[in-house]
Amino acid sequence: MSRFRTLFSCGMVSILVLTMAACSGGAGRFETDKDDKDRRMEWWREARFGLFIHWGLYSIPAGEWKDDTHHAEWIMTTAQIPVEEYEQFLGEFNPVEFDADAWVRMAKAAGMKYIVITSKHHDGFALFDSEVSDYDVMETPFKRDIMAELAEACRRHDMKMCWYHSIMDWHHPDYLPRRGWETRSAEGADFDRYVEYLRGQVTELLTNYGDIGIMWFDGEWESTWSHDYGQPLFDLCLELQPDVIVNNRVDVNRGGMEGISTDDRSAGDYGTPEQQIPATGLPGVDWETCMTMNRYWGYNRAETQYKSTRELIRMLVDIASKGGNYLLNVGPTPEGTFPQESIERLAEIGAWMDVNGESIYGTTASPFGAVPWGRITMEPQGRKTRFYLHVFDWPTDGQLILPGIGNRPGRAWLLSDRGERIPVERVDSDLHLSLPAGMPDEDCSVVVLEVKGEPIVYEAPTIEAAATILVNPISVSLTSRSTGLESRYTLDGSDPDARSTLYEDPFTVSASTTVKARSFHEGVPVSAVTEKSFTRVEPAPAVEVSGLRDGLTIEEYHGNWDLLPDFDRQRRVSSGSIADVSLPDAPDRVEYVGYRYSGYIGIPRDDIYIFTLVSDDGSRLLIDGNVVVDNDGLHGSQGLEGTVPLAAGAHEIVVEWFNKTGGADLDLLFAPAGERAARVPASFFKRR
Ligand code: H79
Repeated sequence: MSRFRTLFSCGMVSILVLTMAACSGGAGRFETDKDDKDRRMEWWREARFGLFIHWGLYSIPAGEWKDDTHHAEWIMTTAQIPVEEYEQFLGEFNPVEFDADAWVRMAKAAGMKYIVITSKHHDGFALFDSEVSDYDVMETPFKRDIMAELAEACRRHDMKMCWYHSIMDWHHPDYLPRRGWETRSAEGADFDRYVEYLRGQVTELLTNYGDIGIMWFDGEWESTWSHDYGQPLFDLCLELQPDVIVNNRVDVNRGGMEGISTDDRSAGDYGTPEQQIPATGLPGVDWETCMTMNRYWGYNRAETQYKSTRELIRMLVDIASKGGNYLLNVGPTPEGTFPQESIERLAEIGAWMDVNGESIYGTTASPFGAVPWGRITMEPQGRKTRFYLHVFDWPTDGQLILPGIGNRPGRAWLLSDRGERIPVERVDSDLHLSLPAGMPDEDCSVVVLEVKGEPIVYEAPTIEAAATILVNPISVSLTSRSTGLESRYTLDGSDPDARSTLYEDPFTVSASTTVKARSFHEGVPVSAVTEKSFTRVEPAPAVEVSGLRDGLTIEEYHGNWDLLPDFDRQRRVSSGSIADVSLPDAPDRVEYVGYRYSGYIGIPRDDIYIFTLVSDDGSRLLIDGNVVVDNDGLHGSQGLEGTVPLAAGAHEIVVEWFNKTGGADLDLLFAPAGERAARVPASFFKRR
């Protein structure tokens, strides 16, 4: 499991939970120079679609080891193959059918603009001629610098060549930590020497192969890697190639598989969601979803479960409609060819892109939220805006409704039939497009709609407050992504009209109230009504206690759990006291261990309190016997919130925590609703 740097944990945790979308994809020395980043990112933001290639020694066993066929590029670890045994694949790597031009042509024909290939994956094997290593392609029977051939082919076909390079390395003797099951000794290993080796390979990759589009790092999550290695590695890349783009996995704090950096001091140019698409766009954040075509990154000979071309096209469209890039993976065979299923899908996506590519390249997220029939991208065209309406579900009555738009409509046409005009009609705040019968492309048909000016999208305001229960007056604000609209609201349960209060600044609610809000354009209501109810509650009374001592009681338990056990039924290993809710300083073990903290928390005043419990692995917070935060389960460092009304004085508190394997952490933050969360200070805790 991942770790969370306690260095950053105060405050940053609440950012992770509350305002993740507002965090940038990473900062560092070069990102503070926003213009420089914008310049470097220009081609990438236009490109939208790239090919990921996972190829290496693991392609030879092709996912199979001792009758288990569910391995892939992780086979060295998932099948627990010792280094000397895995090295035997060197003698078998001979992909005689490899043809760099053919690969690049397939990517190009699919509509992809860049290729990211594994120059080295976690197994440590380099697919290029590396002077600093003899664990490379030149030591195989093939003896050809595959990366040089690909880089040249990319140059011939106007394709950006990019490297995936793993920080984690299961082969290099200086890399740490060792796998738990390994017999290799770690004695004499020197991680700094490994980092020099890594930087040596990165230098080769950014010196010997011409202009490189992206350095795509991965395997950064083990405890040995840190910002103090990540930032210099990012800087090295830009020194060697001032135009190169570096993904956020060069540094720590990438935010799990969601991939968006949780600390804007982290180096890296863009976020990297893996095998998932964010639910909404992330305004101001560059991101790229990487995804497999089947269940594996590396070649798996037994695999039959491929995504359909339709799914892949719709994912590309979904991602583009949210402002992201799509990096779609192929795992080539040991012979050096793409699997037939991948070849077919690339060709079919390419056929769609030939007709519809302009709806993807250079477009941005549209200000419309999700529409029921598909997705929307957009592109400014001088004083007009072009919307690309991606239709997944063709309307049976032929009427495609674009809801809540204020612009005067211009022309509309299908990308598959540019000669035929589509009639557009305004009906109240919506536009109705009369589509021809029969969906031109069942995978996704694209209608272009031109409108005058910048988009005026009628979205209902969002009502925001720190909590929906209150003890003291609570601040309420209305936000809207729509430009050119005003928000009006009521507090008496009626639907807002043109005479209702105009929203200008946050207001307070101090009793049980329903807030209703609506968007208006020049005095005319144009959106649905949104509402949020606030309930005034009595804070839970404090308990009468006296003669308390500082700190909390802590009990230690040992066990192999996937969820929090019932500690009352476990054998207690020891018990003692601790200053606050954090892991003991010098524990005798950090794996297969659980703690229960108990005592009292002193609450300063009657109010609503929001607690954030951060842990790796699972944890739970109880106050006065009630569960306030349940953060149970096996996971990397993750913060969850809970809200509770509390009266001033002492309240019983229990925090339960466990860790199975890997990184471990625990942190408890709190604040009255509306204030910035901070770690609960030790002076707030008492015990009997
Ligand atoms: O190269 C492909 C995979 O082999 C590699 N990334 C893609 C592009 C990959 N490595 N590991 N994984 C995928 C899954 C690992 C997930 C976890 Fe974690 C590592 C869970 C906990 C530690 C991700 C990183 C979530 C928290 C930190």
